[in-house]
Amino acid sequence: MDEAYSGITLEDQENTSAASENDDDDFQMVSLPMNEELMPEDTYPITASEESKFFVIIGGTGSGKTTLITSMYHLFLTGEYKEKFMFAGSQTLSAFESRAFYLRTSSQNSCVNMRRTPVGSVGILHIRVKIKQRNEFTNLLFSDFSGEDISSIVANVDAVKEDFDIVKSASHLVVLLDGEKIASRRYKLSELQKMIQILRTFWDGGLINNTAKVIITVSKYDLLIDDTGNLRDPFSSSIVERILEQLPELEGRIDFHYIASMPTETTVVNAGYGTDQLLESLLDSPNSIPLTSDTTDNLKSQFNMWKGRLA
Ligand SMILES: Nc1nc2c(ncn2[C@@H]2O[C@H](COP(=O)(O)OP(=O)(O)OP(=O)(O)O)[C@@H](O)[C@H]2O)c(=O)[nH]1
Ligand SMILES: [Mg+2]
Repeated sequence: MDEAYSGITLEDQENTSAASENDDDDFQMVSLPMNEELMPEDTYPITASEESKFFVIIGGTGSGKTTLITSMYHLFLTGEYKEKFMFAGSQTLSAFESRAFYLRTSSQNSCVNMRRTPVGSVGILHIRVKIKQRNEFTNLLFSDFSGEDISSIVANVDAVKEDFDIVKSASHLVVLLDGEKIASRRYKLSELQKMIQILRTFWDGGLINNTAKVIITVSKYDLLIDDTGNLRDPFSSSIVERILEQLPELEGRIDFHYIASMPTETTVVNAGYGTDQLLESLLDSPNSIPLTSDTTDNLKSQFNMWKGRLA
C-alpha cells in the first residue's frame, strides 16, 4: 500500500467503497497527501475552485470539540452519512488520523481519553464532501480552538479582536456547550453563562459577520437523557431562549442541536448521534464565505503571532 494511505485502515477503505458502490462515477478519491493542518494560504486553491464553507468550533476545555471533528471524519470514512453526504477526500488526512487514533483506541476501552488540543493551535482541517441531493461538491474547512484559549479571553474584547480574527471569516460558528455540565445542577448555569459572555464578546468585537450562523450544540447528549430517551431535565430546551434574552442581536441566526459524538451510554444513542443534522445545518445553508486572499492577510499575521507564542 502506498505510504500516503497508511493512516486509513483497510476496514475503513472497504466500508468507504461499499458506501460508494452506486456512485462509482461520482466518487472521486482525490490524492491523499500526508500533510497536517492547512494554513490560510493553503486553502486558496480549494476555495478558488469549488464551493467552500469555513466554520469555527468554540467550546470550553473538555466540551468535546476534538471528539466531534474526529467522529465526523470517522463516520464519513465508514459511509455512515452515505444517504446524504459522501466523503470525497481530504487534504489534512494525517491531522485527522492522528486525532482518530485516540478515538479508535479509546472506543475499545470503557474510558475515553482524548488528547487535549494544544493551546494556540489554529490550523485548518479539510474535508471534501459530495452532497448527493444536489450532486455537488463542497469543501468543509474548519478550526477548533483549545478551551484554554477561549477561557482566557472571556469579556476581553481587545484580546478577542486580536486573537480570534479568523472567526470573522466563518460562515458558521459552532458553539459547543458541554453536555456533562449542562446535565449538572451545579454547573449548568455557569456553563451557559460563560458561553453567552463569549458570544457577547465576539459580537462586540465585530467577529460574527453579517451572514454568519450561530449553531448552538449541546454535546454528550447521552448524559442528558434517561433510559427511554427522554431529557432528564428540561433546562437544555430553554437554552436558545436564554441566549436570545441576553443577545437579541442573534435573533434569526441561531440553530440548535444535540450531539453525542462518543457516548459512554450507548444503549439509547449511537456514536455520532446528531452529527448528521449538524452537518446538514453546515452544508445546506446558502451562505459561504471562503477564505480568500482578501480575508487572510490579517490571518497570516495572526498565525505568525500564534506560532511565535508557541515557540
Ligand atoms: N459521555 C460522552 N462523552 C463524550 C462525548 N463526546 C466527547 N466526550 C468526552 O469528552 C472528553 C473531552 O473531549 P474532547 O473532544 O477532548 O474535548 P475538547 O473540547 O477538544 O477539549 P480541549 O482540547 O481541552 O479544548 C473526552 O473524554 C471525550 O471522550 C459524548 O458524546 N458523550
Ligand atoms: Mg480538543
